[in-house]
Amino acid sequence: EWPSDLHKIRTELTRFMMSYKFATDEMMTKVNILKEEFSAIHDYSPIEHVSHRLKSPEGILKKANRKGYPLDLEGIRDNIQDIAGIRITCSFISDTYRVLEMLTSQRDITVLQVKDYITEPKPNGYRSLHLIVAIPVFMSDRVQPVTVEVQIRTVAMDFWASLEHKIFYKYDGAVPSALVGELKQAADVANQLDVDMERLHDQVVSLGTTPVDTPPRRAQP
Ligand code: 0O2
Repeated sequence: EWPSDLHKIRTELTRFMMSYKFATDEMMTKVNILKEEFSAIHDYSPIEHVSHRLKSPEGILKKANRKGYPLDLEGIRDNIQDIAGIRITCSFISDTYRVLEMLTSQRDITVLQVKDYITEPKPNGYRSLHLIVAIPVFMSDRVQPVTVEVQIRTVAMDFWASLEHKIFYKYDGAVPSALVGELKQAADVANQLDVDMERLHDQVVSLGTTPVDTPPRRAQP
């Protein structure tokens, strides 16, 4: 049996974390609807893959402490906007903007911030669209707007970012300058790949659905 003051804090903490889990679930449903509906109608989906994560209580406190935010639930709720995170991976750059548009135009989503690191990459080469939204979560006795961070990127951007993230943490943020330069070069190559793949894709699409006269025969061994 918990003492009543601790019981109250425990209940508040549980509800706090749950609100972010519910918001993540709602956003995942929205993204999965877009993915399924689009591929059913168009035989193609701008969304390749979706993942989600909840920041751990430890990660939340570390960030609040590092940034000097008030260390209470209200301070954390008001200041930390990436407790719930969704990452959407698309095939092509144009798809990332299409997905951004499809999400931000939904009526129950309030857009709090959009950062376009695709048009303006970070100096290290990082590219992605970042969106902070609030979505209403309906609980037993209240409706709570909950913020969710949505990152939208291509497969190539995701490949680069996941390696860079590992390197950044391996060196505890102090990545040797030679490696920084190589990462930037790799980011440029990834960007070129995105541009080339989109152009190729556009060419294939513009050929239309007319079947080629006779399929080429493979040489018999
Ligand atoms: P994790 O482990 O992915 O959660 P802030 O979020 O307030 O600290 P800022 O600059 O306002 O900082 O946020 P921004 O730029 O929108 O970036 C937030 C998240 O984007 C990061 O979360 C990363 O996931 C990703 N990100 C931003 N810049 C980079 C980058 O240079 N490389 C990589 N690999 N990812 C990046 P976290 O909390 O840092 O990390």
